[in-house]
Amino acid sequence: MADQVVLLDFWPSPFGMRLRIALAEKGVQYEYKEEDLRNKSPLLLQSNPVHKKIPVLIHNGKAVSESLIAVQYIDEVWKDKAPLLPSDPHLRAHARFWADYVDNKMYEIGRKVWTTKGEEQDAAKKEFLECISVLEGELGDKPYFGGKTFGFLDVALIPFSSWLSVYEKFGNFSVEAEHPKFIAWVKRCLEKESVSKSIPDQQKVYDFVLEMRKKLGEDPYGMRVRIALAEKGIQYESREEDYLTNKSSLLLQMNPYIDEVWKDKAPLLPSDPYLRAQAMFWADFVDKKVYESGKGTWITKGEEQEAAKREFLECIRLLEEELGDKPYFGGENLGFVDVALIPTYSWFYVREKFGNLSVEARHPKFIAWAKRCMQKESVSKSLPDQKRVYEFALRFRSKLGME
Ligand SMILES: N[C@@H](CCC(=O)N[C@@H](CS)C(=O)NCC(=O)O)C(=O)O
Repeated sequence: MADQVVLLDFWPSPFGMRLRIALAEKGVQYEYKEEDLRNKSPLLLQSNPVHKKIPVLIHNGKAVSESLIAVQYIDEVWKDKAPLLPSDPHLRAHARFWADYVDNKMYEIGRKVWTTKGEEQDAAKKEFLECISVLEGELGDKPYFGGKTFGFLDVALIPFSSWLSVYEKFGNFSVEAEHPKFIAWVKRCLEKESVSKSIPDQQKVYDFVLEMRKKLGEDPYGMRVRIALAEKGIQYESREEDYLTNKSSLLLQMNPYIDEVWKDKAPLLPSDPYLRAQAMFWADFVDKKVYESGKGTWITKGEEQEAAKREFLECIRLLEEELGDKPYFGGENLGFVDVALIPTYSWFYVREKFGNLSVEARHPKFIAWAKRCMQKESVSKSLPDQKRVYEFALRFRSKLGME
């Protein structure tokens, strides 16, 4: 019976790429199944119930998870062609040691290069280049880490070359300038069809990361989650990848999940059922009306823009009415509607500038509310600077050909 091989994967994953390369090296035919990590397939959940992560190799119905383990499995099962691990036990251990270094050191630091800023980023950049230098030392004068032929460590490491643009552009540095020998190795590997056909173009990965960051950074839904978590005093690690998981897509909706789970601190929704419904109503109004008309103020022109401006200001008027004389929509404390609405404030500069309007002139009470919210650290630390959002909007408009 012919082997049945299925690969559960997600195209930008360097871990998945390892399996694609190993299977190509061995000439194994397989069925590629792309996973939506925000909506994982039952097959993935059932095949990797512990981590629920890709890649998973399913060979004749049996699942193997964790990329380095799966690559070793592939090497052992299809042993007649293109051996990846050396037969000598010490050299095997040596190759595994370096693959472990890639996962536990280089990958983690590389992630910091594009997910952090300031001093943390500078330190990560330095450490990342040190890792490359250490790896270059290990490569020595060999064409591949595996020696004369492409081996286990080459398979483990080369997928990260498709992320080089991400590291370099976000970190503003050049690996080639500092480590030309490493880049020569990358180019040598890319000459192999098993590699070039298995890994995506650097630009494509970079565009994917840009898109993901935009969603996280400027996305009002992401900001709401950050505020709500900060209000509750919950420590969290801001991992861009988490955007891809089930957990965070659940949090991305303006649902009361956070409030219900961490209910002991800073309640956001009132306990009275009617007041809860009211708060839900206004949060829904924010989503359906404020964001939509707000977008129209800077993304459209002419009459359409004028109509959007009128609608947007009418929304603010209605909200001001609802606020009344309370300091917050939630009453004395920041509540559900406040959390839902305040992220829109980081877009005010965009709206006022492109829409040529001043909210403060017409609705000073609303602006006073926004400023009151901004005095709270949970809010100010969760919202991006208005000018940064403006720069994003400028780029967006020029992409649309509006500038
Ligand atoms: N150590 C794992 C890492 C796999 C991994 O991090 N996979 C990510 C995609 S790059 C994933 O499936 N994330 C989904 C999640 O965390 O829910 C391996 O080598 O296979």
